[in-house]
Order: sequence, then structure tokens, then C-alpha cells
Amino acid sequence: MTTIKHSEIENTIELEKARLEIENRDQGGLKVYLVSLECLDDDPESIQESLQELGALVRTVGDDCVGVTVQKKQKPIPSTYIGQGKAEEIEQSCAALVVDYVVFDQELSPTQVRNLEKIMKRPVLDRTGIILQIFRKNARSKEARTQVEIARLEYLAPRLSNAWITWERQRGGGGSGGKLRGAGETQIEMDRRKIKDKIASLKKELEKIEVERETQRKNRGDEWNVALVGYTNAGKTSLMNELTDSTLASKDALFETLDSSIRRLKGSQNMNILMTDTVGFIRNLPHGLVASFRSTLEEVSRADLILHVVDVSHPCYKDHIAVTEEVMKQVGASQVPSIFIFNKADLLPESKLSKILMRVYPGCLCISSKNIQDIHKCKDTIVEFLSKNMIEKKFNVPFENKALLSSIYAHTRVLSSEWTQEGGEFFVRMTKGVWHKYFEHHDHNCV
Ligand SMILES: Nc1nc2c(ncn2[C@@H]2O[C@H](COP(=O)(O)OP(=O)(O)OP(=O)(O)O)[C@@H](O)[C@H]2O)c(=O)[nH]1
Ligand SMILES: [Mg+2]
Repeated sequence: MTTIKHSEIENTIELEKARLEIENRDQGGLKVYLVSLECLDDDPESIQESLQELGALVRTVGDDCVGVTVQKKQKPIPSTYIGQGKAEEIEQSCAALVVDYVVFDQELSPTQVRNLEKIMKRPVLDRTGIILQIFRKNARSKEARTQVEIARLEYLAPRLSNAWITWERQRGGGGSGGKLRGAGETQIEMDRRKIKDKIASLKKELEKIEVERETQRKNRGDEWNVALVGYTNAGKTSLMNELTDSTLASKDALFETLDSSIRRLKGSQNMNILMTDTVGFIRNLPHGLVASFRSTLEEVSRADLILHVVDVSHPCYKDHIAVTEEVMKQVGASQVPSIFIFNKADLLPESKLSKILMRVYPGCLCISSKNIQDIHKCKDTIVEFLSKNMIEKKFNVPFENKALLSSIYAHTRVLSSEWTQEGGEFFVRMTKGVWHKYFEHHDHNCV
């Protein structure tokens, strides 16, 4: 009886090790089976789109999708997410197709992963696990690598050690585990407490990097900041390269850019305009990653203008807009003025699209980043927007005027500030709309 239990735990640990290996490897080439669950409230079309996207994520890791299935159910089963019978069916298909691991399109709980692995006899990952692998592979700067590592360890911690802990408890502490010793050592190494310590030290490191970045930002002073944001693969980096004569890596893959880059806009007359290119978004972007990348993304909330780049040739471009806007809201950037840039227009048949888009999204541009005239149009739009819509003011604010102080911090970009015994002097930048809404009646405070 005990032997059976021990061998069950051995299996669990072996599967856990195999999953870790998959999550930590550098090379692709594995065979993958995709699974999704369609519940009563789900829109079948968006389940299919999300599943296609999961396939693209798996291919970005370098693996092959050899099978796919969707189960329809009222709601998820707490222990196994999908039905047990369906899980057994998948196991049989996986055996026939010699599948290396199974990926679920939704986030699974650690218990669900373990139960499914037991039935499917192979590692089970979820969407978050795959996205984390891509991030780990593509992060280059120290900041991005630290951010990804924090998110990865926070994701891993609850998914580890349980088998080990159960086994330790059952054997009553000491003694060698024979075959289990190796697995045990891995477990001890990845012990939850150690992971927690590691996360804490990485967070400290990240804070230091952020302080450095903050200093650099302050040194940049009163330059104009324009941030490129949008869904992954929309063409942000391609546009950035064209606008700034740069050669940043861009390719037809998801999450190619993870490290933020800042470059000067070329030919912007005598305005000093800095463009920022940063990580793209995807539906169900893991919360841990958004949290880790918060400081990078918060930079976007300090921009004077956001260019929201959209791949208009993608059938789901409207969903992509919604996802991007949601993340912008989460990082406090929804107040920043933005212009929609509908990119990859060259992939669409000649149509009245541009006119239709203009009606729905006033002020938008419909371009191809491969067309030089469109690039000029884009530059002109940026310069015109900044020079026509923004104003700079100097305020003298006595300490007792707390309302004005808080409005300044909430609604303007403070370019410089100086404190005297009476109060503060702020040199700020804002849109004309903000000026009219919050500050016009404070005109007497302006220097
Ligand atoms: N046809 C066409 N392809 C484009 C256009 N702009 C970009 N692409 C292609 O789209 C793919 C993605 O471009 P990127 O610039 O890397 O996209 P991104 O938004 O930076 O993507 P991530 O960094 O992964 O979030 C590349 O293969 C580009 O060559 C365009 O206007 N037309
Ligand atoms: Mg990019």
C-alpha cells in the first residue's frame, strides 16, 4: 500500500521535474496539444481566436501544435478544470500523437495542474506558463530580465514543492529517497522560502534600477515624450525604427520587444521629441507580468502623447484595442492624450476603410510603416499635435492652496519645481483641454 503511494508521489515529482525542464529550456522542437474550455457565458468566437493566439504563442517558443480540442461545459470542474472523461480522451490522443506536453488556454490552479498531469501522464502548462517562457527568452536588459524573473518565480512558487512536501511528511522527515533523492534536491533548491527570499532580493534590485531610470528621466528634463503602445506584433518597433532612423529588432513574432527603448524623433524641426517603444500586450496577459512591468509601463503614463498602434489587417483588431486600453487603464495611462495609428493598411484591399475609421476614431491615421509618405504623415501629426494642443505654464502656488497643488500633480506633467518658504514654483505641461477644465480660473497664479 505504502509502496503504491510512494510510487504515485514519485510519478508526481517526475512530472513536476519534467514540467520545470520544459519551462526552463532554451530550445523548442517539442510536440504540443492545445486545450480550451468553453463555458456557458463564453463567446465561442473569442474562445477560437484566443486558441489560435495560443498556437502562435507556442510557435513563438519554437514548438509544434499537433492537436487541439475544446470542451463545452457549464463551468470549470474545480479538481481537473475540464471533465475527467475528456482528460482521459486527451491522454489517449496525446499517446497516439507522441505529444510532449499539453497546454491549456486558461490559467489553471496548481491542484488542477497536478491532477491533470496524473491523468494525462505528461506535463501540463497553461497560457501564463507559455507567455512567461517567451518573456524569459526575449528579455535582454537587466531591468526586463529582473522583471520577468520576479513574475516567473511568483508563478512557480505555488506550483512547486507540494509533491516533495507530501513525500517528506509521509516518510517522516529523514532518510534517503533512493531514486527520489535527485528530485528532492531540486525541490529543496527550489524550496518556497528560498523562492520568496529570491523574489525579495530581485525586487530590491529592481527598485535600484528604477531609481536610476528615474534620475535619467529627470535629466531628460523638458523634452517631449511620445510613447508607442499597442497589442503585440502591431508594428510598434517597425514604426519606431522608421520615425527615428533606428534598427531595433522587429519581426513577425509575439513579444519581440520587452526592453523599452528611447530614441529621438528625426526631422521634428526644433522640437526635442523622444519616442519610447515598449512591451506589447495580449489578451489575458498574466497579472504577475503586468505587476512586474508596472514601472516600465508607468513611464507611458508620463508621456505627453500616446500613439496607440493597431494592426488593422488583423481580424480581431477591435479586441486588441480593448485589451490595450484596459492595460493602459491599469497602469494609470488612460488620461494621456492618444492618437490611433492603424498600421499595416497595405495588407488590406483598397477600400473606404480609412474614411470609416476616421469616423469611428476621430483624428486617427491609417498607415503602413513600410510607406515613407505615411511615415512623414505620422511625423507631421505628432509635431502638429504637440505644438497645437499642448501648453506650458509656470505656476506660483502658496502652501495653503492645496487644491491647486493636487490638481497640478494629478493633471499636468511637472517639468521642474522649486520650493521657497511661501510655496512652490512649478513649470508644467498639459493639453489645452486640461488647461480649460482645471486651471483657467487659476490664471492669476501663473507667472
Ligand atoms: N505588411 C506590413 N507589415 C508590417 C507593417 N508594420 C510592421 N509589419 C510587420 O509586422 C511584424 C511585427 O512588427 P514589429 O514592429 O516587430 O511589431 P511590434 O508591435 O513591435 O511587436 P512586439 O514587439 O512583438 O510587441 C514584422 O514582421 C513587421 O515587418 C506594415 O505596415 N505592413
Ligand atoms: Mg516591438
